[in-house]
Amino acid sequence: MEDFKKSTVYQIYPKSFADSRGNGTGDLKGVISKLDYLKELGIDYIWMTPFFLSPQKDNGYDVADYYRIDPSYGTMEDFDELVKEAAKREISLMLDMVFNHTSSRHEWFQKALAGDEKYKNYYIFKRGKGPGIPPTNWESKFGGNAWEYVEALDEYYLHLFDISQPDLNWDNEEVRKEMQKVILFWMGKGVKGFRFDVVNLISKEAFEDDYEGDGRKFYTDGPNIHKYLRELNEKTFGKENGILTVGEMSSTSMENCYQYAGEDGKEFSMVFSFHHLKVDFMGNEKWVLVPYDFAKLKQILFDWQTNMAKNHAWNAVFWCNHDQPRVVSRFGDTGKYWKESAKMLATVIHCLRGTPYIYQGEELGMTNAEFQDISKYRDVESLNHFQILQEKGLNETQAYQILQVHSRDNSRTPMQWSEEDQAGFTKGKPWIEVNENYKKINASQQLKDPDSIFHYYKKLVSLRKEYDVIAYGDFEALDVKNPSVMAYRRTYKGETLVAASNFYGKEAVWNPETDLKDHQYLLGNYSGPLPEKVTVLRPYETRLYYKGRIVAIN
Ligand code: TEU
Repeated sequence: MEDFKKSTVYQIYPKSFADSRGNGTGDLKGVISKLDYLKELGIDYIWMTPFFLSPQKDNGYDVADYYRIDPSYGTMEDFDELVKEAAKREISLMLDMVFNHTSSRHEWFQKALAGDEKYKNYYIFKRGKGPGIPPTNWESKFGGNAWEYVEALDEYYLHLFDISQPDLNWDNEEVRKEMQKVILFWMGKGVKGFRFDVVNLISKEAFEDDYEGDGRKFYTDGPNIHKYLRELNEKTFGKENGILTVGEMSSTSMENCYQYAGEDGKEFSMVFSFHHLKVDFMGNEKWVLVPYDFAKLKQILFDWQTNMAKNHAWNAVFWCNHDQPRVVSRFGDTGKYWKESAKMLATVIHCLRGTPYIYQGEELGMTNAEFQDISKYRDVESLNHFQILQEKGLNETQAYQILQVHSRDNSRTPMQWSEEDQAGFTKGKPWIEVNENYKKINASQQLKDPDSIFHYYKKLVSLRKEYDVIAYGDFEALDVKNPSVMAYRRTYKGETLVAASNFYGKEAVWNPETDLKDHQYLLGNYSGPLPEKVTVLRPYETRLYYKGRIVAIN
């Protein structure tokens, strides 16, 4: 049985984690200084978002050199020390491979712009359809057309993300070899895992206008995708045992994920999919205000749980990352039931079948920043869409309301370490403002409080190690039609775990579809006596019941 099924991954956005130098941006030495904190939480892997040389137009997802550390994060010596210090604490490093595109400052792209055919063929250059008309009508994920005109070449290049992020041409074998080299280099440095950024977009099918959508059908899960991923696997991480890999799959289909994350290990260990996090969109449109759809959330999560298992594939399970708003603001309550709802949401994720990911600050119940002033926003996507929304006719107030809910900056504010100035993140001026609530929500306080959200996460991380049923069990949905409760059962070799969670601020009744008399109450988010009826859940209450081996309950 693969060990990683008992593991939990912790995501660090280094720019906002800990600043050791006082210049306002986090760095590698900052991460080293917090390893004991992570050890205390009990996590096994750290996924670091990119810290490679980069002009930082998209906070490092625009890589100018895959082999160098951006000086704002430190040096290669710092990185080596981080790997060593983490290993001492039995924590492995997982790096972020941004292989769909490079930065426009990358040497390859600079050579391409200078007309060097070899490097032009590293990217996707095409002639326009006519004067001023781009090759296709595809839209960039960050707004506007996805093609940028280069006058000197009289050609356009494709950028599915920002103008400064030209897409690589994976149909060119030389590009694929370059990428293999990058992975082998970092494996040589003792890295034990990789996350692959938007990797299901690398195989483009055809360059045609999309009359029904924004172009994604021509490049999502494209024709050669499995071939390219298998090749990457065989030539690099597949050669060494125990390298953990996760592919970030943008707008993917579940059928493709059976292969991406198949237990045969030919592609990746697991996938991130995002359908469950689009339940507060309108179709694919993120920049709108609609209440989230609980029934849909449940249905999507449950479908993925059931079908991935049936097809022998493994999920990454998560609510949060650096692109998503804070979950307690999104599906929980930031007021009266802040603590209960944060713990409830944690329980749902950590008891599912799959590898759980915690995004920095989630374990403290950090909330959305909700900035009210455009000068406080930093994210290129938010800045672009603030303009686009107003061009569409919304007034400034309406545009802010949408940003406050959906902006990626909501989760990028500095980690809240303590009650000190700037939440103890920096001695200088932070690159993005600290959330105002840091005196109420911070690590130093939660470490002292056994009832804190931090300690609850710690418990969940250790339960996965302790109970095989959490790591390996089958999944079964319970009380599916319940309008406010998410309930499921996991079973494994005579062990059973039942989880029930109320997503609303009102008491709810649920149907366990199981006789819970012979189950033990294992964990929950309320202290004191349980309700008389097992079928009653208090506001945002979550409860775990266990049957199997005898356990000591504390
Ligand atoms: O994100 C992929 C992606 O398409 C989305 O998460 C996107 O940011 C959002 O849905 C737009 O509404 C990855 C990285 O995680 C992200 O930080 C990068 O900006 C992006 O790729 C480009 O590298």
